[in-house]
Amino acid sequence: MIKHHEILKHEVTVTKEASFWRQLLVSPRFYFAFLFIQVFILATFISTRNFTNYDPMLVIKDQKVQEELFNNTGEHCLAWNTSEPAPETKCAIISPYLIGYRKPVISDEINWEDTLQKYNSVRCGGRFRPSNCKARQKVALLIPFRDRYEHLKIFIHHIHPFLMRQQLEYGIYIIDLDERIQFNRGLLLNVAFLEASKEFDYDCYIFHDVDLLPENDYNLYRCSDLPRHMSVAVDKFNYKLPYVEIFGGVSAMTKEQILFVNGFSNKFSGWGGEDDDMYNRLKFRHMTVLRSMNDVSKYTMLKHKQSPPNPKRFKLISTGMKRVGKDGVKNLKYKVMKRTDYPLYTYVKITL
Ligand code: NGS
Repeated sequence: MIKHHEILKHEVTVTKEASFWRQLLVSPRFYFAFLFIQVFILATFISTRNFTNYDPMLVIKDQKVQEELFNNTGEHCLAWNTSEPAPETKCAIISPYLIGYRKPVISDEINWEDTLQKYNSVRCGGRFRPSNCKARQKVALLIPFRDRYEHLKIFIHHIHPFLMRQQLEYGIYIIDLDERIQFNRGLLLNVAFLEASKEFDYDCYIFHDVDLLPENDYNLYRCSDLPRHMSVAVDKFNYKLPYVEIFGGVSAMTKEQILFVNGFSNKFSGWGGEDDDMYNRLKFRHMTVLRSMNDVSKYTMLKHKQSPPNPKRFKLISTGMKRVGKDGVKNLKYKVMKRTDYPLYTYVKITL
């Protein structure tokens, strides 16, 4: 027989449990925790998702393109002769050859032989200077590279006529890293800057991702008194700036500006954060970042698989300002494994 006090004890327990659930359901903390978990799951999903249009055949295509691009080692291109006198007359501020907005045609059917033929006014190593006027700036295009041969082909095909129409004097540098070492965009851009400066005293250095194609040639590839962020409106982000501090994709700095902040940090291995750290370096040195209007700074991003983000990037960003003086372009040691002047670009592969 159940005793009276045992029934009471049972009722008290039931009431306690009910009140626990009632309290939980009315507690704002519960809803915050619930919301936090949902945001966390969503963020994890977004950060790991691939591009929907990613083509799994790309790896196989890439191997074929690699052979195509790197077979022609530049015996047939015209060497660059720095002593050749440049025309005296300065080129117009706005080149008369500009055509404005034109959505890039992305085709993997580009015939490389035709491309080489078509751009035969480009000198060995991907160097060019207008024949009828003196360019307003000498520009080095610095491209950190790993494995994206298909992209490189499309990019090179697109960028030469774009830069020529702007009447620039320029050189294109593709900087690759020993595959045993994890990709490091900041470090490769530092190397690219050093390697390009050894050759010429460029007025402007443009840090350029290989997967970004400018859509409007009024987006002038030049430097200003302050650093410039150029890839303001990328199709991937619906042609909107994703966040104000972004400095990735395409950006332009002079030698003085680069040296003033000691270039990029060399510590960001893997994807993400090195550009945010650069933004902090610029801010630290009281430099404002300039941007052009959205409609001229439009870019098409070539589809690719999202690289795994570096889990340490936020920690590195938060401690970055302590390292500016000792972690950058002035404190970088590397060895050149290969350097070749291909007809349409200079290729440099390094190891550490
Ligand atoms: C941010 C990254 C940046 C990167 C930007 C755009 O989240 O390095 O996305 O990347 N910052 C961090 O991860 C801290 S994009 O989608 O264009 O490749 O540049």
